[in-house]
Amino acid sequence: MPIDVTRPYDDQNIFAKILRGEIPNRTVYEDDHALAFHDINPQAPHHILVIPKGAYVSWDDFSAKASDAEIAGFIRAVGHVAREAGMVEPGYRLLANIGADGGQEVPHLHIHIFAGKPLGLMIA
Ligand code: IU
Repeated sequence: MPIDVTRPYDDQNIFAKILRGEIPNRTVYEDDHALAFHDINPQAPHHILVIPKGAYVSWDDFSAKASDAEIAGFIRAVGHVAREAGMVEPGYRLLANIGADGGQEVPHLHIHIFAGKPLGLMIA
């Protein structure tokens, strides 16, 4: 179910549990600001999710409330993951779903990284 991003952060959401180590994940990368792991239901040959460590529902509250260090660290982590995975030359796609119309289902900000085949046009 798409979510209402204006609701307060729910610390029982699945990605909060992953960050606390309560639920296993296939970690690709971790640093002070971000955790990257394989999506459980990949939509491309390579489908990685990158999430900030802070409690942010979506890109909306992250971009408004996170510190400059958190924002810079998170964005650098996304780029690092793609470079380390060898995605730069063939190319890749970043995607963030935000709120109900955006189709966001998990209420903790996540950036999707898709790669591994020509991805074609964005579906709107
Ligand atoms: P969305 O942008 O909120 O729609 O994407 C949520 C993603 O989280 C989606 O691609 C799911 O396959 C993925 N996911 C996951 O990797 N592990 C989980 O336990 C759950 C969802 I729930």
